[in-house]
Amino acid sequence: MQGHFLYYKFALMEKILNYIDGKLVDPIGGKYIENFEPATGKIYSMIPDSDERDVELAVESASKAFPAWSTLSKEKRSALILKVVEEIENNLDEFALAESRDNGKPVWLARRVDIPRAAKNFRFFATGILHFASESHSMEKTAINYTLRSPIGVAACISPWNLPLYLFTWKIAPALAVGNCVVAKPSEITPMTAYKLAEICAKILPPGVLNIIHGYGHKVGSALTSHPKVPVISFTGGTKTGADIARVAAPMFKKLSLELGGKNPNVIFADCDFEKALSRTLDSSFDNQGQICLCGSRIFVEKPIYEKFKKAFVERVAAMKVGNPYDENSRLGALVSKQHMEKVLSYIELAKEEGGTILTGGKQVRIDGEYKDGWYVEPTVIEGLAYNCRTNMEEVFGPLVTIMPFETEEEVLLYANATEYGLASTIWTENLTRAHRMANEIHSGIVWINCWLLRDLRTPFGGVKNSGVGREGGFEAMKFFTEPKNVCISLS
Ligand code: TXE
Repeated sequence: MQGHFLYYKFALMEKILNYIDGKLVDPIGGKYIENFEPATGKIYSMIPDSDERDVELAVESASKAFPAWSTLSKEKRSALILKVVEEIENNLDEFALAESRDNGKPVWLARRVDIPRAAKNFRFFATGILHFASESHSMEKTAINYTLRSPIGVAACISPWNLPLYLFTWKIAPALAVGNCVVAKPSEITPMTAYKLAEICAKILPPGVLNIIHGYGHKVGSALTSHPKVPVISFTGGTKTGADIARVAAPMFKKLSLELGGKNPNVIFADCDFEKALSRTLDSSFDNQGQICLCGSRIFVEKPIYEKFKKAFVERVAAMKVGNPYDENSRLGALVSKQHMEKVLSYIELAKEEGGTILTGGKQVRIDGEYKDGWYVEPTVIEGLAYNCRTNMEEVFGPLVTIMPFETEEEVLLYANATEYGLASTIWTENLTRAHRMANEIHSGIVWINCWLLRDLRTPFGGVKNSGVGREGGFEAMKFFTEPKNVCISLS
């Protein structure tokens, strides 16, 4: 794919463009923001510092495109979206490298998870729309009711930096498939794959159907969420930002989906399949440098196997390689930003102040050569903390887990349910009755039993309490992005 460049600080930098009305364009204000490569800590590209004028252009274009796109047959919408899938898959390696360079995650992870899932998101909803039906309700000989589900209009899709293209497309795909037009804003920290997606869509989708605007959340994001011609918003990101968006959307009666933070419990009973629980707990603790809202950051192990599990776990964590994201042997890459690395390191200091003992990790990693200024932190395991201390109550969102023993189900449920979050939980036990009992009692929107991050895209996805409002996935997402209308016809 061709690039656009500009000179900045005496270097030729790739310039990311907005995608508005089918064209790749500069921000109206002509200003740009520095985009960093986490692996090296250096600026490597520039992103538009867009503002409300760019948002206005995009919303106008999406509004103009809506009548034609929403009345296009679902087969035709499906066929166009499947062309996007084909292009992503044809450029898998380029997308994976772009994702890794922008986010700091190992390129093997982007190639294996992020980019294939982005393609899958589009394919899932491009085919799902062909089977999306609504219901009717008979009143015997009196009347018949039927429900119409129509696209709403211009949808705002706003996504975070941890799984950039994966979460960006998870919102855009259902919104487009059911017939809405979209103005989407990726995180200003990881804009690159959204830009690569724009380059593809500019060749496939009609102008205005999808618009992608880059820039700061407080400028572009808030201009988008407060726009009177944007009746529906889908957001994934921090709980605080979710609350900010809700404050804007509520008095305007906008439809809102919020997928927010998590502080997920990982409960391991003595009768678990030990090797499977151990191996998968390494993944659920440190995949993507622990920057997944579904990671299990609080590990609870039943007392009889606590010492055995702790020893085996700590040994395996200590052996994990932290390296540059381009090295296929790196188990962990770089954290997404200097600010986020400092946030994670500050929580390690807090854990020590709260009485925690570091069993392994706990320090920033310095890599020699061109990566010496990158943002790397050791995978860290901490024990000896109270279940309700700040380290165990607040979302750290990095390579830091706490571990502690428990003796009874009641005790571990008290611990697990103690946070203000309720997104996902993991339970390891071979006792079927206990598994169902725990799943029934634990406060989370998603419960994995003897597995983690096993995903069927048809299932309702989301959390309770401060983990969000609403559900994504399957027909839940297609219902969210449509308005139901009940028509009642008298038969007499
Ligand atoms: O999210 P933000 P960030 C958690 C994690 C992380 C914290 C903040 O703890 O440290 O959230 O992460 C846009 N109106 N999660 O900074 O700020 C912003 O530009 C409209 C959990 O990435 O919430 C970006 O595109 N939009 C989460 C997006 O919102 C606004 C994954 C997310 O930014 C806005 C990531 C505003 N006022 C972080 N302010 C998960 N659940 O997966 C910002 N934005």
